Amino acid sequence: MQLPVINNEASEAKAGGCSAGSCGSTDDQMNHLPEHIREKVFNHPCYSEEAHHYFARMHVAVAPACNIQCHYCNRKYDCANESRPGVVSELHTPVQAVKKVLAVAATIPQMTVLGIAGPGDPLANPERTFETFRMLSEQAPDIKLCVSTNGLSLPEQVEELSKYNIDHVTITINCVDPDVGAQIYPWIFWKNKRIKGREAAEILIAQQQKGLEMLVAKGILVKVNSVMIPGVNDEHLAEVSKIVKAKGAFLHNVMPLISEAEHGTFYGLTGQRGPTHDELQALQDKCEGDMNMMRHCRQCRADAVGLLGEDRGSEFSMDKVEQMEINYPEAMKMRAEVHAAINEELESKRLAKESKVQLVSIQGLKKEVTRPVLMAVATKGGGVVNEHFGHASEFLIYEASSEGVRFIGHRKTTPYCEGGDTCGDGESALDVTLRVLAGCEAVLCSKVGYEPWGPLEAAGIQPNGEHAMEPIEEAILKVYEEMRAAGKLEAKMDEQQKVA
Ligand code: CLF
Ligand code: SF4
Repeated sequence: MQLPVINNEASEAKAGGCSAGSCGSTDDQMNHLPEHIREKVFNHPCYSEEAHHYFARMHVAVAPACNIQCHYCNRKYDCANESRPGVVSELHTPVQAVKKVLAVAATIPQMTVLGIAGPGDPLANPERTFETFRMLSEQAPDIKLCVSTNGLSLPEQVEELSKYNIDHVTITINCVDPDVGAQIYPWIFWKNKRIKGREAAEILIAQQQKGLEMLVAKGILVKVNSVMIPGVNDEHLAEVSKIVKAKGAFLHNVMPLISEAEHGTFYGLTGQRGPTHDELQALQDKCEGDMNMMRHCRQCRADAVGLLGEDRGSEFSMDKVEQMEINYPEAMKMRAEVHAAINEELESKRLAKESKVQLVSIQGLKKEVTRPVLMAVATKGGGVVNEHFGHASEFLIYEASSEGVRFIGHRKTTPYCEGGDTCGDGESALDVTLRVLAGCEAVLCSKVGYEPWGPLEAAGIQPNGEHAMEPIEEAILKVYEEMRAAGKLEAKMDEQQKVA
């Protein structure tokens, strides 16, 4: 069947063909997973990098309270453990939340996962959180349920969580050393008392680790989020990664600290900086040796709706939802057809990739080792190059090398066409994008205008609109090959080839 589009600019968003030729990406890790785990992650946009091009998630903001204080959080805003500060969610009752979920699921069939991630800590609001999960597990059994927590009250809630077939739990673990923790958490609220400093961190860490072990023992997939805070826990997070992997965590998501003075957080007000793109990538690479890393997190808000990176929340405000008539059993049939069509497409993509790998090994091609190149891609979903340069509010960053293509992360920007002359500190929207794309040597998009062309080239970033609607990794490989043919990649002799 024809896939329904996931956003309004329909004609360009349908998923493209197959045969993306990547290697070393999380897709490959996916292919090696046991069947029962693959079943849990193949359509979860956070647990599978591949899935995030096709499947959407939504959050409902039903959990206002929190039982700890993080130095990167201001309670006016959403829980910064899974969202970016600076946006405030509209709070819903469980009944409202369920109505909204059914409305979104009927309208966006690619929405496969409902997460509760704030605006406070979901498990510090157990009645509201579990009432929402209970109703949804009855009324919408085709939706995966997901929750994110700071972990303080996790061990006491694991039993309840397992009642609603919750297969995915995220714990934010920023440290396993209380001395580091004391620099991140000023206090926790524990057994009706406020506890401060090192003792607070010690209790929190013990609860997080215990909760992690209990979830793993129950076969629930655990993702660990860590906020990278330069000078505080950056040196320590590789150790955290090792420990949580040893305990059975499935995925580690190292997120950058976001701290601006205007957010009013402790770190924002004291000038604590977040990491640079390079620092974040270096740490993710360091941790990757030990476990699967998530690199596509968008630090989305507690009421986010849509593909990761897009926000369709305004289409589903409560007043609009109240006017929608939803026949969910009918919607479920349509959703099942859409999911089957996406799966078929993903399967053909995998088969094409496998046959390409076989072809290369049959031909026994000698590999010329060339230097890695970073490229930026403008996309609005479907795994294809399908966004105009000027409309992109973020770029996906890939590294191409003679080893293949690997996904590195995303970088947000101000859309060039919407930014006006200047924004922020007098920087133009184009200046922002040029700064954000630093280090990239090409930007692939469906179209790019005449005006930004020159400044991009002058900054060493080759604009490229020639691969519109092509699968991303395939397009990147073509551009890389063009660069190689043009002598832009200084070839290095592979050590093995030298020996041979
Ligand atoms: Fe939401 Fe989190 Fe579940 Fe995903 S988000 S509760 S695991 S459904 Fe995903 Fe958003 Fe990153 Fe969270 S991109 S902030 S990791
Ligand atoms: Fe804020 Fe979330 Fe930390 Fe609570 S757990 S203080 S809501 S970031």
